[in-house]
Formats: sequence, structure tokens, C-alpha cells
Amino acid sequence: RWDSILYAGRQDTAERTIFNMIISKEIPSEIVYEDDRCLVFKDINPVAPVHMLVIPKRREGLSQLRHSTQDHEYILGHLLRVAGEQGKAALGDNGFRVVINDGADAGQSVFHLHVHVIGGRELTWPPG
Ligand code: DGP
Repeated sequence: RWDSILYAGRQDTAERTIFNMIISKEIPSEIVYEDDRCLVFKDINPVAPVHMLVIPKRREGLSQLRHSTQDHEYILGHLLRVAGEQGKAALGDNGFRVVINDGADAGQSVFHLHVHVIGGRELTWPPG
């Protein structure tokens, strides 16, 4: 039952992305943490001293946050919890920012949902 909750959701119709090759380790990345559901690795284009991405290992319809359904709540909760855990591990009391870009105006470039964890400097608000 848990498996169906983890991986339920629409079939992916969007094209596979570079993140599939990172998950399968066909292309290298600096992995920070991994479990059966998610992978955390360093962003290739860091915008701050610490910049990690938390991604689901199985995209299952989550090319964008806008496509999330009730079936995705468990994996979305897991991604956020891991983001908090890894942000704390990397940055302790200094704090960090967690971002999900959705679509063109937000500058989303990879259509496999990912949670940015950014920190290690004072971040401005509003974002650019
Ligand atoms: P977004 O703009 O929210 O779609 O962010 C996509 C991020 O993915 C961007 O900050 C750069 C990162 N990225 C893209 N390709 C690769 C890659 O091959 N390796 C790693 N480590 N990060 C990548």
C-alpha cells in the first residue's frame, strides 16, 4: 500500500530530463544524500556557497509542481523534510532558503520537480 502511495500519480508524458541520468549515475554529480525515494546533489551552477537540489527518484507526473495531485503528497512531504534536514546539516543555525521554480516566469529549466536548498550567504528578499 505504501508503495502505491509513494509512486502513484499520472504517468510521465513529458520527456525524460538530465536528472534521470543523474539518478541512474550515468552522469556524475556530487551526491550529498540519497534514500529509496529521493536524491540530493550539488547544483552545477551554484547561486550561493551552498546550493543543493532535492529530487524524487521517480518523477511520476511531477515535471512541475503545478501537476501535483493528492497522490503526490507523501513524496512532496518527504522532499521538504529532507530539504530541511540537509539545510540544517549544511548550514546549521544560519538558515537557508528552499525554492521550487515552476514554469517560464520562475525560470524553470529542468522539468523534473526539484527543491533548491540555498544558503551560506545573506539572501535578499524579494528574489530577483
Ligand atoms: P531550475 O531553474 O529550477 O529548473 O533549476 C535547474 C537547476 O538544475 C539549475 O540550477 C542547474 C541544475 N542543473 C542542470 N543540469 C545539471 C546537471 O547536469 N548537474 C547538476 N549537478 N545540476 C544541474
